[in-house]
Amino acid sequence: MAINYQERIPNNVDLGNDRRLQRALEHWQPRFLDWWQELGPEGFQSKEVYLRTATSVDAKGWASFGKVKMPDYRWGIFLNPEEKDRTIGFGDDYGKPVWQQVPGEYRSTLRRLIVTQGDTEPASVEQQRLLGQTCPSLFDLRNLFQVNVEEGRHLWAMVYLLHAYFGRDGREEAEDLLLRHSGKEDNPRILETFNEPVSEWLSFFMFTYFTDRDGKYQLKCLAESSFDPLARTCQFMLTEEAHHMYVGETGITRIIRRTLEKMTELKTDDPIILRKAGVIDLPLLQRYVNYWFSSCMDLFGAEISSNAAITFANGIKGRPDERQYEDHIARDTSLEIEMPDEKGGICIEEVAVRSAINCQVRDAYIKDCMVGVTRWNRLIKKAGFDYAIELPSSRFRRNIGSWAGVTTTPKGDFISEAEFHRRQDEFLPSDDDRNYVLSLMRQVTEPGKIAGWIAAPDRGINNMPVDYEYVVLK
Ligand code: BYC
Ligand code: FE
Ligand code: FE
Repeated sequence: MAINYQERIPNNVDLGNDRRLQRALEHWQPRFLDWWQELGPEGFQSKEVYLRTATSVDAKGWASFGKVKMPDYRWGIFLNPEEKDRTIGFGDDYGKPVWQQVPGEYRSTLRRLIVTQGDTEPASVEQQRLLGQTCPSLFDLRNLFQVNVEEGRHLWAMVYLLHAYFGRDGREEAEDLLLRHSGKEDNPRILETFNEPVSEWLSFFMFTYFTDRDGKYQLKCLAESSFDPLARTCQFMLTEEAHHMYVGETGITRIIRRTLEKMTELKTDDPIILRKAGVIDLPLLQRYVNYWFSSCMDLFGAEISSNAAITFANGIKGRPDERQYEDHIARDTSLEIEMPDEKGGICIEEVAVRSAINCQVRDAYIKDCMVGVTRWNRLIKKAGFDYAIELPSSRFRRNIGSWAGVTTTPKGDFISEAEFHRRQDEFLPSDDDRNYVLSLMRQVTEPGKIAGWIAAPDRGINNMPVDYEYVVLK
């Protein structure tokens, strides 16, 4: 059956005139749709959802709103416009022209990075697939689906690159992206965070705050790439990514606001009383922050990484907003980083800047995470309570890098393994915490109604009222 690709798949890559690419997509698209039906949002595939669709990259077209059924969402392929005479922004070939094709010697490295990036996108959809059953409001349900369809589009973005630039290997990788599944025992997703269950909305908001933000920082690094089609693809993905983090930040803000209302009303910060009142106490929230933040620290790779040094030197993967750094070549420079000293303490080691790229990216991410935390703490203080949410130390609960296997408190103080196990429920969500959060999860779907554990949003989507029927469930 002939498909009009210009119409079916909105794009700015002249898909209608590229027979080879069309054939590859003809093969892949039905598999994607099968995957979406099987592992996409469960129970809502036939409902109309008020969604934003990108139909072009300009200000007018990148956010077209309307009601669509998710399987009919028009997953498109968009690259930011080509920047004329763009040159390489970092590494050994600084200042030379960027690449419009994949250089043979970097082929497998680029493919690996694109596959790793692509793998996270469908993984997150799989992780979130049951959340619709317990949505706190129609507004939140719609936001969940918006995030899900856009992560689907991000998969399309990576699959486009694989199909268009990596030939047969690329096509095989594109197939495999639909075969690995989050949490699947014999074929899991590549990065560990994307195998962890997201079974309630507190975790969903933590995930969109912390994990999507890792996406933002990794995409910023790839947006600097000398492989121009990759850079332009990631630049456009970043415009969508902002909404995902908005969902996370406002979600957590609304939970805190609701809790503060109850704390004020009942004049207490006692978790037992607050749980009886049906809200999420701040120490519980802190333990979820500890869990998701530490899980995301691992996503940056090892602090000292020869992979990162090589991809930087070769101009394949840069640093976020590379322009902010003074030295884009960083050939003979070094910086100091904290390392374990083998005696249960910390020592400062001087390492080549190129080897510490992952560390620099991670530090930029931490700074960005702090912005929301500072806002949350301002809310708490304004309500008259003496409590502050803190990001844990980057040494806490690591599985990758220099601190892997070193046991510390969230503040980063060294403790024995035995003490860590003894105090685990103080640091990380306990079974009690998780069961309590799960017990709050009940579906609320009347337009304008909001579950009791979270405050109403300040405003609706795209100037629509908060009580608009964002998902039509009839
Ligand atoms: N888990 O030198 P190293 C998003 C492996 S999120 C498992 O330390 P490198 C999204 C590594 O592959 C953004 N394995 O690390 C968010 C290597 O293996 P090989 C996703 C890990 O290479 C929410 C070895 O350990 N995008 O978009 O500098 C919703 C030594 O590696 C891990 C990207 O990640 C780990 N955590 O950096 C939806 C960008 N860490 O090669 C979407 C693409 C390391 O020796 N990926 N390893 O077998 C990359 O840039 C890099 O692969 C990493 C690792 C940053 C992940
Ligand atoms: Fe994404
Ligand atoms: Fe995202």
